[in-house]
Amino acid sequence: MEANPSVLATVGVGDLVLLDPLSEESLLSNLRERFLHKEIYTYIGNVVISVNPYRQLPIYSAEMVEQYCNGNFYAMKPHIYAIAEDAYSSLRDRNRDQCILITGESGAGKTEASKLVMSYVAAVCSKGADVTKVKEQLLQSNPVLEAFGNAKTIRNNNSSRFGKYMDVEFDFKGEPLGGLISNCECNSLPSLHVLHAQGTYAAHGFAALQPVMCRRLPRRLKLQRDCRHHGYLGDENPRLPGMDDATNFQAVQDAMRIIGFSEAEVMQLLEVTAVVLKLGDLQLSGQFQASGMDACGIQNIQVLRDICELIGLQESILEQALCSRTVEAKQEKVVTALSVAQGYFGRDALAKNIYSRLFDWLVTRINESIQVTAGERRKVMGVLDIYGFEIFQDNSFEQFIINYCNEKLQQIFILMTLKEEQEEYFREGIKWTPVTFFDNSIICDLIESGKGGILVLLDEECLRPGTVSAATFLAKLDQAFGSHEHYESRKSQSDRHITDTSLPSTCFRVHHYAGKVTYNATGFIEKNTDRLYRGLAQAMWQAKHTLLRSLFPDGDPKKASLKMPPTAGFQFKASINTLMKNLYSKNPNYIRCIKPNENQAPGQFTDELVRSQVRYLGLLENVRVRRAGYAYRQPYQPCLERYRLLSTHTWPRWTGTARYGAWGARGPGTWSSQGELAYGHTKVFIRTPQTLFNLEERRRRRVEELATVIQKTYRGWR
Ligand code: AOV
Ligand code: MG
Repeated sequence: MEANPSVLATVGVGDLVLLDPLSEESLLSNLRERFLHKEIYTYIGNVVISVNPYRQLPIYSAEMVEQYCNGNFYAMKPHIYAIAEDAYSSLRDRNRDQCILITGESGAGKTEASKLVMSYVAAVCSKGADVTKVKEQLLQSNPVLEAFGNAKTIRNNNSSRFGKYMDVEFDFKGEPLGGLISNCECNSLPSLHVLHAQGTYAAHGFAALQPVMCRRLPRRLKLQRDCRHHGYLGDENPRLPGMDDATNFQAVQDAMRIIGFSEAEVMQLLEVTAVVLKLGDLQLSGQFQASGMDACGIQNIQVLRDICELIGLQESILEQALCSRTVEAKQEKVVTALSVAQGYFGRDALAKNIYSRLFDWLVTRINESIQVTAGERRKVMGVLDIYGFEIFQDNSFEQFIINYCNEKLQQIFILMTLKEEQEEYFREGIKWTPVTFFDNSIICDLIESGKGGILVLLDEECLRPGTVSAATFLAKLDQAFGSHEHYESRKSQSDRHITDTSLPSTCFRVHHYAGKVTYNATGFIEKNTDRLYRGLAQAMWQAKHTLLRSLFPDGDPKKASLKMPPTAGFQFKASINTLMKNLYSKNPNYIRCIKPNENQAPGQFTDELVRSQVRYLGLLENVRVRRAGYAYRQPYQPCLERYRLLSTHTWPRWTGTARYGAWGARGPGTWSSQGELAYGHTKVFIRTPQTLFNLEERRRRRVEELATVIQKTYRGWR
């Protein structure tokens, strides 16, 4: 196959569509060879694969931006800037809303990729003063959210513990007007970014801020100078290697100022953050009661005092809320003492709740500054950076939710790229051999189906009166999915006469598109309901601290409803489906990120690790579909308009149909090889990038020619 020199002339092939022979092995070795030569980007048609280099490469300079700006997607080396350019220019010139979907596992480089896309777009759009402010605010939202929403994990030193979707809005000239950020995570799932189960995450959210908060403002925030003395942090060093936290703290403060936070707001934000930290220091102990029960009491009153001073609350109110529970029955209030375990549970739930509500407040506050209010028709570019597929030793509800989200993203990828591609050929009446691919809707249904998917069964179990436990939940799953091909448990195995001791009896396994994941059912019920004792919400609402108080509107006794709040799973499903709808309405652009090794080290490429990612990103299938198809397509009318100057048949005048015109406009010698081109019902299809590139080159020369003619004529007139 004749190919585009720019994608061939680099190491290996720059576009996997041109790979020959095509196999998992050849695909992998092509990626490896390129990676080892510092070529981290490779295409599959217009999908960009990015392999994390774990070192700074000199490929993001202003000159590079210049090169890719207005360049031809196919004419230059594969680069993330090319996809950013493609998305931005079709938004600006063809008026199509775009979304950029960045997927990959933890540490693969998604967040970095999203920043590169944003900074590219910021660099190429207008440089006017009013636009500069908008751009600055949009870009600065990132460090602020990262400071509060990222954490150091075993897989990534700067791991996003929240999913972020940001719509950037542009006017008709393609200048940014503002944006809107959504936090793709439901309110009651705070454990995703804070206070994780031991071992899974080495530190917690706002990690980078804590040490410096402790050092700089110990008195004001009533913190220990050494942040490791705080209970929630333990001996872990939450600092990020290679990052100076004082500089980072300053950068976050500057970013907040640029976005428009007032000094008072910043201080309140820090105070609430300090309260979360201090809650972890509260020690509870059992106190003997006349009834014989051990009731919980607060051991270190000074910590309680500090917290209450920070938030302006009477100590007795918080103490009571932490140590007892009030149940109203038949207009009578019954106060029961909590056990120590219940007390700690309540304390941690409160810390998680404050933190997660604070994060939501942060998103809302940033949106207030960057949101566009004017009513003109806007064009939108959405950038989605979401946590990748997770398989740990011990997987719980958090992993289940994260993987469900990735399953949905895979579905959208399949639907939009593979299915659409095939369906389009069918619609256009173009003959080609269909490619079979794995459709993961069966797994999505298993999880989210309204008619008894895992999430629905979990909700039922959470709301069922009587004693519920991990075991009853598991039994319910077994009953419903015992014979489902993507579900496995001890029970379903024994029904199928399989003995597999690697699957513990408290666990169930889901065969995800990306691999089998064993989830521990223990904790699902608690995490799904994740309820905060009402007394604690009410106590927070009574605080004088305006920010903290505003986070707990549900603590207002007048507004207290007897209705159960929606479960975490339910909320997540709703927010995921809203997101999917939003994505479906836009033209998708894909960046598929790959992590080359587990050590966060430069220059290392672990075959097996990459192979598994190539598999679950479905890259081979993606290439096969692209190859069986056409790399480029365009409706007849714009095609005719663009190329009609190439042929005397259509230039200077054409009155026939667009389809016939487009056919004629190709001019002599354009389509050298057979099958380079196909005419569908409404579009023309071009098989290889090279053909398109030739066509563009001829057009460029023709435009120059015409310009010279016009100039001469003009001079002649003078
Ligand atoms: P993630 O977003 O995919 O993980 P990041 O974007 O945070 O991963 O990347 C992890 C680290 O890899 C970064 O902190 C950088 O050190 C390095 N890195 C990534 N991309 C590049 C690049 N293009 N050039 C140089 N270094 C890079 V997670 O949020 O954990 O799912 O949850
Ligand atoms: Mg990230």
